[in-house]
Amino acid sequence: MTEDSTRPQTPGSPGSATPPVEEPTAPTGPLPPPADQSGPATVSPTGQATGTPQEKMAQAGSFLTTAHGARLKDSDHSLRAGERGPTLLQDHHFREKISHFDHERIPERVVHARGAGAHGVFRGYGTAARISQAGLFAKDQETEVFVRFSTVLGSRGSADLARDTRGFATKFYTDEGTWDLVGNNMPVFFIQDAIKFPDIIHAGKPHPDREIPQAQSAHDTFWDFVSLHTEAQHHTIWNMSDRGIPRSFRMMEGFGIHTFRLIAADGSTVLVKFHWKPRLGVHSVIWEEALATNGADPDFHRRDLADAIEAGAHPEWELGVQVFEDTEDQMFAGIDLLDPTKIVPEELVPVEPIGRMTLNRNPSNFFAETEQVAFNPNNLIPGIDVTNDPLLQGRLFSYLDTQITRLGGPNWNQLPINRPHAEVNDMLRDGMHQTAVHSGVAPYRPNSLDGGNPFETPDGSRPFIDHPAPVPASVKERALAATFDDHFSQARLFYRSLTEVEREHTAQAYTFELGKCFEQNIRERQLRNLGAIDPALAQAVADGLGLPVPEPAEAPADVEPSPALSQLGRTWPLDGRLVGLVVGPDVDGEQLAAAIAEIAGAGLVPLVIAPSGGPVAGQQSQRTYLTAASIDLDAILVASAVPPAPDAAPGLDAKAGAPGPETVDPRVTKLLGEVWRHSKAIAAFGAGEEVLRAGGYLDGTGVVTGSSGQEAGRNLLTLMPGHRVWERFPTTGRLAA
Ligand code: HDD
Repeated sequence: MTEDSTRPQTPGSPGSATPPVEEPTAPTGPLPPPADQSGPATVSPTGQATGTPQEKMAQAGSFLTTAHGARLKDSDHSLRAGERGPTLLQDHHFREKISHFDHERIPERVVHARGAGAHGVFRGYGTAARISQAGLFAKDQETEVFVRFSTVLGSRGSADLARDTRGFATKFYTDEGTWDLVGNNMPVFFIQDAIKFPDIIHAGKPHPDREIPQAQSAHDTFWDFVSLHTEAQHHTIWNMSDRGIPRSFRMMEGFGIHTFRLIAADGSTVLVKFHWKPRLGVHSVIWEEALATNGADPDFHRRDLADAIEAGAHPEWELGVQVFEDTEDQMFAGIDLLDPTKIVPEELVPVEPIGRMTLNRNPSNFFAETEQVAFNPNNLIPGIDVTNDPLLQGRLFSYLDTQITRLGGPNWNQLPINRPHAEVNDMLRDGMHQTAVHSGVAPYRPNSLDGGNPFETPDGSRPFIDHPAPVPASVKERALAATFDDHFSQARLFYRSLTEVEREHTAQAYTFELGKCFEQNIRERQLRNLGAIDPALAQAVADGLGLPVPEPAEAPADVEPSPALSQLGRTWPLDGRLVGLVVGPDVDGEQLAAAIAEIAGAGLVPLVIAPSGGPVAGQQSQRTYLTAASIDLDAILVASAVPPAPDAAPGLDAKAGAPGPETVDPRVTKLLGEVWRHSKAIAAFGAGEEVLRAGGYLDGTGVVTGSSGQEAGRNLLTLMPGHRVWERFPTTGRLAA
């Protein structure tokens, strides 16, 4: 079996033991042939052999048919006027096949086009019962969910590791109707009023003349808009921080962003902000990894999610709420709760857990599920209602509207992935792609012909009621309250809450992005804005751009940092993390097996990296020296000497021409250099220690050894819960204070 670079494989995978797949042939026996459509054996990331279950196959029977069910004898040749003649218009099968193909694509989402989805369940803790009557929050109530993660700016086929916000949209199929929580991995938004949405998106999308750059914010129109439109500065600094390049969808927080209103059974109300907290913690890649990954494995996030679920490492998030009193002014500690560019620090109002979501099943058809799923913030259930946040109010129009173009008509709710699990009894009729066969003659009310059905729901039967919130006495005008005017203090709050390493990354991201802008006045304007966020940040970016620091847009505010905004300083579970074991020809099979057992036993995925594919010391090689890359690994363990192999000739993309230890294969030298630079944990045992010594790594920070494979594996695991060896990142000291 050749190495399959599309999925990680682990020891014990069938490898060469997989029986050869029979070539398809025309049936020779009596017809019909057996309807056995199980696919060839495939290998899951944990090495389990998985057949393709019957229901996953597209076709249900033995014989190919037309769309109207007539069996076909030949689908390989068009009907022609003789074997050298023209094709006949009469060829129904040809026209049907080509015409259907011609219409296979639907418009991609105008934003969030690139995404990946998964099924799962949400289980309530019962802790929200005092604030919301919604049944899904009740203790141990299980609700099916479908989640779609996405990038915002890129097209459907763009790369996963773009610097961007990530969508985090959850559909809860509750028995009281579907609730959609359509959030992002950042708690604030670029704009305060939905009427600006086309502006920010037009600015972020590729330039309209050349349609470049794809899936990037590093260009003039984006920075033109956000530098002029200063309310975007808070969201923009989140994008420039490591949050803009997540390690995995499984390791992102999610936020409902807007303030919502919850209504309890007694009619009392509170205001809340929703938070998803990932069990695995919040982690990011670094920019060099993102750039390399987008070239080497543009499907990195999509694959990571599907592989983890297939391997049984089911991602989990806890849903929590920050709860606020539903006061008339809807303010908290000077923060307007209706302003979606503001957070309320968790130190002021802690996040109270109310349930847990587990994603446990991959979609079986990307188009039918992940592409056709349609989220809609209007999908609310009794106990959950909206507020007057002007961004949310506009979204209530846009999502319903967009599906009519994207999904081809008003009946998109009838698509299997969008169908509510609650009983539907509406009076919506007909329209494009109507699949329901409605009975009755009176889809109107009141009626007497269908016995008056359907009836309006009386209070005791849990109707959805738009909460009768008072409307502030005012005049009709195009305006926002003065409490929306502060555009910089929370961008500063975020920046001041980061550790020095995170600040350095953020400064580098601004420098990179503005360095890709051609217009000098845009760079200078943004530097003025950075000055209002933090003078040292503005100085660092200006130095990188080779520009003087202009006067700040305003004096930086006094802020109290919120440590919860930093990604560092905590430890997290290691489920599904990838550890590369570098082996040479003389690796000790027993020691290697012990190291693998130690790593796999802790719930991580060991990947053997050998000079070539095939079996090595009783294990299956999953990567070769040529195909292994730091971006594919969370840590590395060198298990033996790795002398240069005959095929490690110059011309490889190893350190071509650069000096390296002559005793070590140059491809491994290159790999170790990347792993070191990306601040990932490194371990070795036996002759592997010599490999590290030769590269000068042995006494480095975040490098451990062990007297056996098992001990080296165990020691390596102690370095990983903090995600990276943060001390190894070079810092300049200029952003420390
Ligand atoms: Fe939006 C899609 C999240 C503001 C208009 N949005 C979309 C998706 C997510 C978000 C996660 C992808 C859903 C999926 O996977 O199918 N959007 C947000 C958040 C916002 C936000 C967190 C602010 C807090 N969006 C927003 C505004 C508007 C839109 C203000 C328009 C006025 N969003 C759309 C849309 C999309 C969409 C055009 C494209 C595809 C779709 O809706 O179904 O209607």
